[in-house]
Amino acid sequence: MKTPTSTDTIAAIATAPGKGGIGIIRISGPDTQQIAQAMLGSIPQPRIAEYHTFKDADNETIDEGIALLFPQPNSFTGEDVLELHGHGGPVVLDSLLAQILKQGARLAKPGEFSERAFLNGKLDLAQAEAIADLIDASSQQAARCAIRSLQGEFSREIQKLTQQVIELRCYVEAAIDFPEEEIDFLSDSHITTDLANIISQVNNVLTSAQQGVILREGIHLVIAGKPNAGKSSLLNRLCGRDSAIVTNIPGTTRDILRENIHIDGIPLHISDTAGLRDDPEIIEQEGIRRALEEIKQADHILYLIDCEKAELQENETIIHDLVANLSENAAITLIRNKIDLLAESPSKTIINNQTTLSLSAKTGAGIDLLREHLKTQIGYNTHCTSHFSARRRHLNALNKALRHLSHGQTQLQQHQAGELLAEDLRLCQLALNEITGEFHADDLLGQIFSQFCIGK
Ligand SMILES: Nc1nc2c(ncn2[C@@H]2O[C@H](COP(=O)(O)OP(=O)(O)OP(=O)(O)O)[C@@H](O)[C@H]2O)c(=O)[nH]1
Ligand SMILES: [Mg+2]
Repeated sequence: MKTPTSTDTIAAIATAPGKGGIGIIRISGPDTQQIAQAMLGSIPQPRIAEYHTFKDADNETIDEGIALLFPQPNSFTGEDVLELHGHGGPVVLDSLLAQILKQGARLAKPGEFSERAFLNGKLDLAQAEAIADLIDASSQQAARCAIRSLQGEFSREIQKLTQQVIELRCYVEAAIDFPEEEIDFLSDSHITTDLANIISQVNNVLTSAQQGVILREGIHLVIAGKPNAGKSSLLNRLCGRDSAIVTNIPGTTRDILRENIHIDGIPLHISDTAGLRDDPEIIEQEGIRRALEEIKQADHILYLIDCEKAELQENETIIHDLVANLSENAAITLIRNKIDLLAESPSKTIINNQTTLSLSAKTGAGIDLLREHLKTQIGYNTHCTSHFSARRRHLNALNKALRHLSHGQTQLQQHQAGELLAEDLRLCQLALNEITGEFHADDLLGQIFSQFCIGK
């Protein structure tokens, strides 16, 4: 535990905006006890819920409720923290906050409480990020992953890896420093085995972290196709309500319609778009322009075809053009819609790596097939249980660590270069440290904590 170093005291409303039974204001920093004395008339006993009236400078009562004092270092931030639990009305909470600011505190910046907790060694960076992920979780699965990360599961994995890298580094560096010991790098199986072992473990953590990122971010799915193919019907079917207007007039949808749904806890951000055709009138033209823009941003496209019209050939050209404009990792699934009209059963075929699903948006036949297909496309593995929440920043750091390990392995195998391996191990350790925040670029904290809400 580090000694808190902040010289200023921060305050913010910690509960969500709006009306509620109770509203909590959190204060942290060196002037906390002084503010408690001024507003409560006494300093509450540590960690005991005390009933108080909250008063302004003229001794007028603003509110009454519970005051809780957590003296440093046993608090969320590691500093003196006071919580005032008053009534949850925006006006009364604002007056209370204004009074606290008059007493010398300043308004906390977004994420500043968590940032102080990190700087004072109460949490590492991955845990601090997990707080935001827990609060923002859009499904139970995502929340469970975030709480695992908050409890340090992810950080422990990273620390275990770091420890192994450090041990190997020590061994390699000792061998370089004492050449008379004559360790032959290539024939010393200890180094080769340990290195291969670490690489395999980083790969495992990376796979788990990828699942965490999927659960946190989900994917952006765009429904595209010709007018009247049934795109809006499919959107409605997937989100379980009449979100989009459906008619038998081609060109019904113009604006992009966005819905968020979950499949087994994975967030899907779905966009329904205007039908693509060659000779649209002016409003539809704009709709098509927007549709194409949306397609460019997609992770996955469902391209719908009216199976009764057998336009596959023609659609294939459109798809070919679409693929050319897609972002690097985007994929297309072809959907033959309206199979009820041909009395066909739902099916899935894969020809030349292209998946085609036959279904009916109208009757719902084949929708389960689509959901399963999307789950595998996203790369989510339901059998892998030990997920923790993770972010792209963590994936980048893990990939960087892997690159250094592989590079070190090559140096060892091809050149028996112990010095170069040692340097790669050092860089790998730095990359792993970026995740927990033991090592970080100056602007990283700003980037991370500014995405939090005020009061966190
Ligand atoms: N029989 C049958 N009709 C369908 C099916 N899906 C959609 N339709 C009908 O096809 C027509 C067009 O459906 P929409 O969902 O509006 O099609 P769209 O692709 O959004 O059309 P635009 O917005 O004009 O591009 C409507 O009359 C729907 O009821 C299906 O699976 N089976
Ligand atoms: Mg439509």
